[in-house]
Amino acid sequence: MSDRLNEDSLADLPDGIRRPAYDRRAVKTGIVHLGIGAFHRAHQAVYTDDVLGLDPQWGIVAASLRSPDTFDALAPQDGLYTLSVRSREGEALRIIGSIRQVIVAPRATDDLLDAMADPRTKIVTLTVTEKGYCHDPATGTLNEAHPDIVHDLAYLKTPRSAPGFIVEALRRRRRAGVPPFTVLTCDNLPSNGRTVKRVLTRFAELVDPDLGRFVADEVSCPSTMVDRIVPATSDQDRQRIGEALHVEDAWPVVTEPFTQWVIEDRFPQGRPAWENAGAEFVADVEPYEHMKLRLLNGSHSTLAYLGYLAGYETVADTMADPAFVRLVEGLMDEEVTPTLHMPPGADLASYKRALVERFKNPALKHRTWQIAMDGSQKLPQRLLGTVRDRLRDGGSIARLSLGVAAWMRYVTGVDEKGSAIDVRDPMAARLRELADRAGGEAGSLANALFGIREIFGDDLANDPRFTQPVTAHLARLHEKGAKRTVAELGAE
Ligand code: CS2
Repeated sequence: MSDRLNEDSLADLPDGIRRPAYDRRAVKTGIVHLGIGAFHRAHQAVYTDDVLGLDPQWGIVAASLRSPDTFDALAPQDGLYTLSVRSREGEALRIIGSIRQVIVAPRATDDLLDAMADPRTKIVTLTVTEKGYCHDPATGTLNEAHPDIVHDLAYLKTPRSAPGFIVEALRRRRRAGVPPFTVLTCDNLPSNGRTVKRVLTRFAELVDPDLGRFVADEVSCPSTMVDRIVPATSDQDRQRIGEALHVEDAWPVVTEPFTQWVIEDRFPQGRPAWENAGAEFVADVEPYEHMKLRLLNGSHSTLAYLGYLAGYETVADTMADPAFVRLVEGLMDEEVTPTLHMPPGADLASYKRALVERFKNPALKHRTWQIAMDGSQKLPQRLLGTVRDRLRDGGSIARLSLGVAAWMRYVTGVDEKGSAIDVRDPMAARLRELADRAGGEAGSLANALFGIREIFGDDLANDPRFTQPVTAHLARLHEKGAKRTVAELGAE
């Protein structure tokens, strides 16, 4: 028996570990996925695994646009990996078989373009993170000066970016008379379908105006709301899961019991019956998307910056501090909920209660540092859209502005004890330079950062109802630290 998880060792796994309930050899590939990170493998790949028994045409070709790590882990495993669902109650292990092929794009660009251009491919799904769309986060339009976009427009046949791959594949299909695939973004962007459509249309237009019109008229980009908390896999996870399987799995994924997927039902080329796995198909995703981005991700980012500064390693550690629980509850109830317009029947109260429990899940080691990444790409849809709605309606932004101030404090790159923070962000160098130039004074630092138009737009940067509370919080964070600032906010 092999000492690695793969087709050969599958039959010999210990009892109690769920395996694919369909014949993997009969599975064809109908989906190409870009961005084979942990989130995809704990979310869309699981919904697909659930329904492959009903229709085997929907197996996944999954590509990484950059790093070969996932390929190196999964290729010797025939694409198989373990999904670990963890909660206070324990851990359930399941082997997922929906990924039939893994491609590393920089090594095998043509293989990926061939798979995308193949008439059997009906859907291209994406989880490339916010920055993978090469857009301007404040306006949601293509950033035409982005180095990858400049490259891809010059070298159409060897793209690097997700928009570059998609448009080139669509161009090939069109030339061959093959109808376009549906583009299904599963990233946490605002109006994600509309945003990806805008980015792709502009990119295509720059290649050729006719192609631009074709993308605008013929390519369906349904919006989706995706939700599942999936922390990065640790070496302890690998070891624990390997011991339970009695074979090595080089890259299992670890997640929570909760999962949700809301999708607009616009798939001209057909789609898997994901509703049989619990996905919800609706006419308009926007209300769900706002609910999730503003309640979950807005709270997550606020907890991440403040929790990190307060010295907490994980979200669960942060939520063990009652002042932080009060902060997120207040943020959600008083500042976010009034901006949401949910369809009848949506139960926001229980959604929020469940969120607090999900954040507290002690079995997930979700590092505050991980969520703090890429803040420049996340702030607009997580906090700033809510801020705009509140200012329009004359509501308070006491807690929303604290989240923004904590981000400003975090991106200075120095923590409360004077140690370096490893700030990961496409704008990290620029942020650092602005912070260094501004020095330690809260007002100068805040002003320097408000000047980043791609994040704050022109409106917020010039609105004292926003800039004043953020600056005041930033001064408090400098003076008292995050823990005391949060504690005193709750006590006011
Ligand atoms: C998190 C999200 O890392 C982050 O920024 O806020 O990945 C979050 O865990 C998911 O959106 C949950 O659905």
